Order: sequence, then structure tokens, then C-alpha cells
Amino acid sequence: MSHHDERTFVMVKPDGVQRGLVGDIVSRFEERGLKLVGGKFMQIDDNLAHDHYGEHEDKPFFDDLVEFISSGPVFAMVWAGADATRQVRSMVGETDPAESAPGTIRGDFGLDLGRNVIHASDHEDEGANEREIDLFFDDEELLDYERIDAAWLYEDH
Ligand code: IDP
Ligand code: MG
Repeated sequence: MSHHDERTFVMVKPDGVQRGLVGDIVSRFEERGLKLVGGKFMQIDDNLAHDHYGEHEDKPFFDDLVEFISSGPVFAMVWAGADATRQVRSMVGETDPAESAPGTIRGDFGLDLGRNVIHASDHEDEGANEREIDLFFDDEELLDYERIDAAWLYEDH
């Protein structure tokens, strides 16, 4: 696997789906040059919600978070590209939309910490991207192909 194929897990949360932001969010990653390798429109059940947010189980907001993430459809995705995990996080913004710069997804579309539109794997948590991909996708749901513009996206292609 080349360094152009680092994979990261991204999910439009129920508020982003309800507010009609799926298309805009997908566009941003496409235009950046990242490659969509998996996508699933789904509703998260209680078990998956607990597994996905397990690292936060001791936090006071955990119950609300689990309830919210399973409260309506989400759009789960896997995006691939050079340095994908860190680049996606920079496009997402800070955890709190109120602290997120304009131009980031949370900075453009959100105001409230508990309604921050999107999830993305933490680039500071080694292996979080692959762990989260495994939680949401089977191997055969992740497609292996090249973007036709790859040679224009990477100098060393
Ligand atoms: P992240 O989504 O930017 O990685 P995390 O710290 O991993 O942020 O927290 C997971 C999610 O939990 C956040 O996206 C947000 O929805 C929620 N959250 C985090 N901190 C708080 C808080 O202090 N109050 C309420 N919800 C929070
Ligand atoms: Mg996180």
C-alpha cells in the first residue's frame, strides 16, 4: 500500500444528515483529492454506539453522546490519501464548533459542542483510524481502485 492510501474513518452525524450537509461534506473531501473507498448510510445501534465512543465512557456527556449518535441516520465513510487522517481532522476543525476556524466543517456549519456535525478519526490516537474502520466496515465493503486524476494530485505518483 502506498503512502497515498492512508485510510481514515469519517461520519456525518445525525445532525449533519438532518440538516442536509452530506453532499457538501462529501464534496469537500472529493475536491481536496481524497479518495472515497467506502460509504454506508446507516443507523447506529446501542452496542455500536458504546463501542465507537468507548474511550469516553467515564465522561459526564457519555450517555447523551451515545443517545444522540444512535438517534437517526448517519453517513459513515472511509477516505484514503496521503496523510489522510491528519488532513481530514484539519478540515473538520476543533471539537467545539465555537472554537473552529471558518473554512473548517465545524467552523462553517456548527455552533454547539454537542451538535458538531461530523466525526473523524483522531490523528493523535495511533491506530484509531483502522480500529474505527473495522468497527463499521467489512473488508469487502472497502473498494480498491485509483482516482483517474491521481497523477495530477501527487507529484510522485
Ligand atoms: P472529536 O469528535 O473532536 O474527536 P472527542 O473529544 O473525541 O472529540 O469527543 C467525541 C464527541 O463527544 C465530540 O465530537 C462531541 O460530540 C462530544 N463531546 C466532546 N466533549 C464534550 C463536552 O464537553 N460536552 C458535550 N459533548 C462533548
Ligand atoms: Mg475523538
